[in-house]
Amino acid sequence: MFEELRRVDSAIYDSVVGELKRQREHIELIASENFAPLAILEAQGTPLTNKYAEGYPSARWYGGCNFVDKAESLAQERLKQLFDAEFANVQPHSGTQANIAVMMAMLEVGDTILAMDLACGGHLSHGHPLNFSGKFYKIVSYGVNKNTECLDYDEIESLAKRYRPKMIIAGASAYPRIIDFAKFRAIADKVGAYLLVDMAHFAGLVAAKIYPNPCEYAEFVTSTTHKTLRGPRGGFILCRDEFAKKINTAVFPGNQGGPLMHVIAAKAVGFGLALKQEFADYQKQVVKNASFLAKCMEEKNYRIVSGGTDTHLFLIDLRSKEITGKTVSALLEKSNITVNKNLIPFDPKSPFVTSGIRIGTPAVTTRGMKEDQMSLISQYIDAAIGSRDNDSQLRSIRDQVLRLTRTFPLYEGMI
Ligand code: DSN
Repeated sequence: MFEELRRVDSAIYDSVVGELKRQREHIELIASENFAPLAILEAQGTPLTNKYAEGYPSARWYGGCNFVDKAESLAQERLKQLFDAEFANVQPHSGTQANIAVMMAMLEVGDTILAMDLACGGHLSHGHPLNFSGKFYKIVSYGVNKNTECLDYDEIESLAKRYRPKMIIAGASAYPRIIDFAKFRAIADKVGAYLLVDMAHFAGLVAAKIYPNPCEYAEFVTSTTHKTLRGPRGGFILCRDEFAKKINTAVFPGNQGGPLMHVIAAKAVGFGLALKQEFADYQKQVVKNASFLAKCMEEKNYRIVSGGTDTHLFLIDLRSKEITGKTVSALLEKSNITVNKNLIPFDPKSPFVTSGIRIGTPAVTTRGMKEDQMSLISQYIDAAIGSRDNDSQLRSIRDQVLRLTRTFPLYEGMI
């Protein structure tokens, strides 16, 4: 594979081969990453990349769209089936662009949004001052309860009553517990707000029916396609039929031009795979692995934020080990283990340093790893943190990681 790329552009070929080797040889614990199946990579690398198709199936601004129309219609139909949704737009290039489109469709500049604070696990596009959302709307943030580190629905309700937001956003990037959408719906109804659920992180769990389906509660549901859902990189929006026209217009021409038809075809493949029983079995193992790995870390005297996880991810509070998230992430990288530093709720450290790391199991589970490997991974992480000043010990952990990753091949035969 990639022989023509090698001939035409050896520098980019080297970058691709280097990244493939890194993915094969590292234990990937970034909660938002996964390994897309080969069929999805193939669909993205097709001549569909050449086609302009502004508009929607059967209503395009360009001729020659009959084949890409079919791909986009399939993506829409499969996605609606997967989440039991009335309407689907599969064109957003990312989760953030999906969120922007919903806000553009339903709000006026200056309207109030109530959303989760990034520092407590929320997402940039839910109102960070440097993001579109924070610049164009008035943002009121909710966090988590200081004792339980879980969402405090009474606090959310009192903020909603006080600030009367036009939209409430539920969903997070670093929240390990199941979100109670019924409670969010009730709060939104009390103040006449729209409810937007951003399920980017847990969409795969919803598809597998091991997490409540936000489509039953929210007018709008957005997501990425590449996290637990294990598709290509991208986004989508689900909504009730009554909002379909507004949402379509906000995506195109509102904030995007030509859709990426090769990516939409790959999304269709991913949604098709997610409808299969194997995918549900995979998601169950993702959650089992996360919960088991969190328990293993707890047994090694690490504090797990909120005491555990119901999902694919958890946060470790590193303060008792007197080490920062930034240092741990760098240490683990030396041992071929990839995580990200992450703020913990009420973190005294800055987002550049942090007191925590976030750990997720979607990628290692795709490789076929189960509880036995989670136990090994917890030993490697603990040993690496204990070897902070000992490069030879870190190298020896890396050798053990290499032995483990070799027994769980990735993209076999690709190069
Ligand atoms: N940046 C993603 C994450 O890591 O959670 C969210 O978009």
